[in-house]
Amino acid sequence: MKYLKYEFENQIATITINRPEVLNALNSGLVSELDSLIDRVIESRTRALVIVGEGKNFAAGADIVEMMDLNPAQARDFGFSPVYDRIEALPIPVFAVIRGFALGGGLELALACDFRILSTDAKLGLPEIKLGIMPGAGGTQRLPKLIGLGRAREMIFFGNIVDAQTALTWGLCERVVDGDPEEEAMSMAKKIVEKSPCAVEAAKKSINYGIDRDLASGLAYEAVVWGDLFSTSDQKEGMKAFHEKRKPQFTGK
Ligand code: CO8
Repeated sequence: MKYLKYEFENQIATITINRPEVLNALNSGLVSELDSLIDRVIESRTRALVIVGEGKNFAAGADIVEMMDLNPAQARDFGFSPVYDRIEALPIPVFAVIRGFALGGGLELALACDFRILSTDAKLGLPEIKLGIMPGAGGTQRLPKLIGLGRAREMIFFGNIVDAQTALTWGLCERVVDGDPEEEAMSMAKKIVEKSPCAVEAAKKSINYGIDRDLASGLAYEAVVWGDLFSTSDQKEGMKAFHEKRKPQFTGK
């Protein structure tokens, strides 16, 4: 890997964006490496994924130098969205650990994750408008769903950068950490790893399905997924352990 680092420990994978000399700007080579690492995450039966930036920043957006001379067809093919969609659809929780800047395609990557854990110096924004373009990797779609239309319009039309406390107030992140946000994400990931992977996957699927649909369709899907969990050993173990007043030992089966 030229642009990313990959580690795997205690069933938790960590992907580090490693271009600190350009504030971890995302180029097409990096995104294609990310695509390969997602295969690895799936094959290695990882239970949680943490995505972090090397050095002081998460990622200051897509690589502007690489995009400068693209024509419309090439710009469409630049294609970060298919990889971000794969991250969103992973059957495990995904954490974005954000120190410093998460801008443009960097913030859009974080939006495809389940959790955004920020350091107090985090700065989040979609500044594409200042470059004569708009967010093109989910920003106009995922951001309004997360923080509401008005605030999303404000971020996208003005290209303003918001600080960590504002992000927390707006629901753009889940936690702001005084100390090390990566430690916080790891500690959250470890707690989820103890849970039933079947139940976590089912819950994630159900949330992701419902977010884009009407309530009745979402509820119908939830009922099916909920029922299916009763075919797992984890459900039997979870309820038996409760009854026997002990900690459950989930196997993911
Ligand atoms: N692309 C390329 N290089 C970058 C980028 C970037 N996004 N961001 C920073 N760099 C480089 C700088 O050019 C500089 O390089 P050098 O040392 O060779 O001059 C180095 O990183 C350090 O940056 P600065 O000196 O600018 O650092 P500052 O602390 O002064 O400023 C900022 C930090 C404010 C973050 C500033 O670097 C900046 O404004 N960066 C650009 C932010 C931006 O506009 N991001 C959005 C990009 S567009 C985008 O993400 C579209 C996504 C859609 C993709 C989907 C396609 C389908």
